[in-house]
Amino acid sequence: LDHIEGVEAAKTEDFYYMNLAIEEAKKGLYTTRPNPAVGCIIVKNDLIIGSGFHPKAGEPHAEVFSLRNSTQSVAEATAYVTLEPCSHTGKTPPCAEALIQSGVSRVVIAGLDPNPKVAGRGVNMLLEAGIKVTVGVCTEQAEQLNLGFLKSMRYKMPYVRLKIASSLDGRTAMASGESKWITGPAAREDVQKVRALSGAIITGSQTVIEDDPSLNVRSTQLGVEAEQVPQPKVVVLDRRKRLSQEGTAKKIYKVLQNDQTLLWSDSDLEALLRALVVEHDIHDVLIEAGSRVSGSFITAGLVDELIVYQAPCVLGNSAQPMLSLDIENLSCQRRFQLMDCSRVGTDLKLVYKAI
Ligand code: AOF
Ligand code: ZN
Repeated sequence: LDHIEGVEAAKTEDFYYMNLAIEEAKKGLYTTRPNPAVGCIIVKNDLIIGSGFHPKAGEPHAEVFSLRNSTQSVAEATAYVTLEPCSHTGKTPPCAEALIQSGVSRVVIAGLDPNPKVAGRGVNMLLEAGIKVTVGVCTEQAEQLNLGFLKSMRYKMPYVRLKIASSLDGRTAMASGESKWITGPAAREDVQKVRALSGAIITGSQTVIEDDPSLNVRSTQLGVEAEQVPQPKVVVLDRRKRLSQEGTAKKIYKVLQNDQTLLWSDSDLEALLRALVVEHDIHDVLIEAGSRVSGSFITAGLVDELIVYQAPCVLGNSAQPMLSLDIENLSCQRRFQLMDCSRVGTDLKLVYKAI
């Protein structure tokens, strides 16, 4: 915030209202891609007079919905927004301008928008119009909603989640490749949420040939209509060009016919991730693959988050390991930080961040 002069300190009640704005933002979590999930609350004389969220790219932003549905005049009110109001004309006009025109006297913002088209300009527009501005209220909680958007705006790399279904003894499939099913239905339903957050799902040709997975979002339990959720792009790693060979072509016909599918035969995984951001506007990537592909993403240090569904079973020595990679000695081990641990039906869900 060094480059922005004139922002004011937070007040005690700001944290309460910002939390409500974050709850609003969550309503758009599965539908706004590639846009961020943003919420807004309008408060006047300790009364919430308006609320809104950004539901879908192309539709109005959170600020506009909350100004529109306010039950009183918003003159002299305070707006709580979970992301800096935009200053640019994209698919919709700038929200900073809408707030200025509305007559609100104060705007409280969880964090700046790292989109280079905004990046502090929204705050400056508000300040220049004489509006009081506070930045940095519940920043971390707000950022949790948009890990992919924020990372790709800042670094031009997507936020990468790696999902693994494993047994108690760290196995993910039998030697034959058979893996249906290790985890229970509740865990598989939970995966639908992670898929719905993702602009792309990466898998390997082996998984496509062996499992013929759908890799789509089809849940009715996301709290939004299934048709409202944009389907993730399916990226198949096919270095040996096995999917273009005749014998396998029939089985994966469905996959190849889909223009949402991308076959990637280059071995440069970092280049793939960068291309997904730069060429396809994808910010969140989910890897759902076998132990080799998963292992190579870990080896390359490209995974931000590991999601392990651990089933209460033992598959034995001949089964495949959950990750296949070479590590020479203990000092080369890969470590993760345990972020969350919960029970999902019969299974355990473990969420780790790369450190
Ligand atoms: C806001 N409020 O609710 C959201 C914002 O193409 P557009 O017009 O939809 O603009 C998309 C960009 O606007 C997006 O990349 C991000 O920088 C910002 N998102 N801004 O003021 C909102 N969703
Ligand atoms: Zn906006």
